[in-house]
Amino acid sequence: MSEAEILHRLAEVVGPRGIIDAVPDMDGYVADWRNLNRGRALCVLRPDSTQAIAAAVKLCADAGVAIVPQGGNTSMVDGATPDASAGQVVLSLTRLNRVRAIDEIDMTMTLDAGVIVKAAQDAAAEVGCVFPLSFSAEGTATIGGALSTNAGGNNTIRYGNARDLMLGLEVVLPDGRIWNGLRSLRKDNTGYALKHLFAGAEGTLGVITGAVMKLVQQARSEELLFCAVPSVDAALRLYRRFRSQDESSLRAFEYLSGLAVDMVVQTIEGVSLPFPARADHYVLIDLASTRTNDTLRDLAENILAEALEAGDVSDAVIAENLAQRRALWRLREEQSEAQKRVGANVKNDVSVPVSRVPDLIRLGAEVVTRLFPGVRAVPFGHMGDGNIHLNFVKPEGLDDQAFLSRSGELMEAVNAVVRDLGGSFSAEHGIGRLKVDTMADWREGAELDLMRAIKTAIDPRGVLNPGKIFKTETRGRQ
Ligand code: 2HG
Ligand code: ZN
Repeated sequence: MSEAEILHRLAEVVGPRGIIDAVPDMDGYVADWRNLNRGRALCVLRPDSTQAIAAAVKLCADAGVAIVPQGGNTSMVDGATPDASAGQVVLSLTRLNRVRAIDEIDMTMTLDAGVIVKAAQDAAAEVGCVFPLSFSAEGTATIGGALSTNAGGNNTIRYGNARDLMLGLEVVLPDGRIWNGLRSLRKDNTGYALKHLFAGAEGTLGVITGAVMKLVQQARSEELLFCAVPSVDAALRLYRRFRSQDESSLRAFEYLSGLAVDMVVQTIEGVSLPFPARADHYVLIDLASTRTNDTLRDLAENILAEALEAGDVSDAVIAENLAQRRALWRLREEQSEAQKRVGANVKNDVSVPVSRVPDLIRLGAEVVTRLFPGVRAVPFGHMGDGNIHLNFVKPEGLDDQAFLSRSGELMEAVNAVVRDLGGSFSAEHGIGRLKVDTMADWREGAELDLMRAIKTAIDPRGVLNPGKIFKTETRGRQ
């Protein structure tokens, strides 16, 4: 089939509004948020039904055209953009965006994969429930993308990663068949848990088109604390105080380095520090309870008083209203945007056992600063999960490219520390194209063999998202 014929037949399948083939109009789909890659696509498909996606996938598979599934295109590891061949098709899920059903008794929500995470939260709130998946890109990222990367975020400490909130899935397989696994059961031990293969597979095994997700009860009381702490060790001690006194009320425990907070305050309009003096380390602690007449405020104040007395907290505020809550959360949620504005940066989305977080931050910063004097370490992240974004912003005044050309070396140095501490080189962002070499290095042997066997069994023609997760040849038409 000629290219023109493929395009013509794809247009028939998805309708005129469902295809973009003019190069300038593809711009927002072929480059990733971090500008790690600017690919070229044969076309971008934007179907609005599972059936249309299935037909398009079958057509592409039969014609030997590779497909790159894409949600909100917020990947931090270049997981959802095409290669440079202009032969791959980007399959955007963003028009498949209906909330199919909400069940307040079962506490479930059935969603199209293209529903934006924030829209899912809002829909749950309308019926008095909570969809608890929450992360900085939630205003753009989609449910399908979140599941495909098994996204974590701020509330993982309490509700788990995306896969822990997933009950059922609908998936278009690489041969164009639809697997309807949209079951909303809490117990369903019927052989292999296929849904867990597709969650975290980064679109290499199937295209997630729908999902049944868990909802939780709305909190009756909430408290948000922002604390300056003298060290990362003190932050960890504070975490242990909260956990030991009322583990069930912890909804988020986030760490922020002083420099990371400075960058948000300097570059994001309307954000300011709630204390007169800056500190080198901060934590943001979100507490929530569904109990009536809970005394969360007393709990928070008592723990703070003890921690202040012990020298583990130097300053603290507790949000008094919704506006203050939002303002404090912005210090955390604007991190990626602020670091991007300050300049080229190298990201390390890594995890270690929670007890090793202070070592990770100290040793990681030490090795990288030694390799690249002047580099600015801006660690922050999900301390309660042992997942730190150990990021580095280029030295002031240095050219972006000069810094980025050494990013592989800096990431390797951090990964060596992570390995020594018993951690993982990819905590919540996935592998994408960025970390395929590291994947091959860390997951060699039986583990990678098994993964490849699964890939070959489900996608023998290598149609879906080639070049991601595994070190395969990236290509357009086969
Ligand atoms: C977050 O926690 C995201 O805000 C992004 O995972 C992390 O920009 C980053 O490095
Ligand atoms: Zn994160």
